[in-house]
Amino acid sequence: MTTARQPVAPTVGWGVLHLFWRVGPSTDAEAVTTAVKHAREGGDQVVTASLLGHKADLGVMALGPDLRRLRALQTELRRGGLELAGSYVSLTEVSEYAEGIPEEMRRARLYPELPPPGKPAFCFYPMSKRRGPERNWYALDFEERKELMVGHGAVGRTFRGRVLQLVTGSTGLDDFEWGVTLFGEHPDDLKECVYQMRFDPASAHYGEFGPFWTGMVDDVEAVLAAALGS
Ligand code: 76R
Repeated sequence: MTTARQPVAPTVGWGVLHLFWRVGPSTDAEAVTTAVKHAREGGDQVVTASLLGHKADLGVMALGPDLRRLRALQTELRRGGLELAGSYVSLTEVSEYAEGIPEEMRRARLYPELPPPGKPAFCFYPMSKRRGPERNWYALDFEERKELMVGHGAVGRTFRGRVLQLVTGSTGLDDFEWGVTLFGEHPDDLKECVYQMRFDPASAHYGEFGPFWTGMVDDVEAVLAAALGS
């Protein structure tokens, strides 16, 4: 095709791409830094984090309207010698149980400004609502689901200011139904929030979780230095 390709964009909100990478022998810190810079120059938000443990060395969370641009960032990072260890594709959304929230909150769900200041502790995990023979979220009527999610929101609000959550939808796009990205000042803020949620009926009866990725938000240079030991 010789014509420029049209952007592929959600009608509301942004695309969200979580990429978890390992550094390797051919990792070029300058090229990786430039890739992040290019994405930001194009108008996308890019959050970088050092990750702990064997799953990956660093995480890149990118948000923007055009999925093609997110893909271009993935390609440029790979060309910088990073090796992909995991990923998640989702879209920002306002939950159907939060339709009446104030405009300011709505914008923060659809067009968040990340990363939040003073909250370097980071974790990401995907989750779904159970569709089992005993407990099937999708067989509940809307009122029952809404009541459960209002209860969930009430638990969540006890962490307001302490934990910033971004729940992004991925039904039909990736292996789970949502991506949950949490930012806190301290890692135990995240642990406490997720722990308390486990007792909430919406999570206790219906939550199913994928792998967790944990680390510290920092600028891309520091994240690379931490991973490369330079
Ligand atoms: O958007 C809003 O703040 C309105 C209330 C609210 C909704 C509708 C809310 C608040 N959440 C909502 C929806 Mn949530 N949330 C999670 C997890 O680990 C677990 O057990 C679950 C992972 C956490 C930690 C969390 C935290 N939430 C959702 C949905 C979509 C459901 C749907 O649409 O069907 C999921 C999957 C989900 C999962 N939630 C909050 C929090 C916190 C901390 C809040 C309060 C936010 C605030 O008031 O600032």
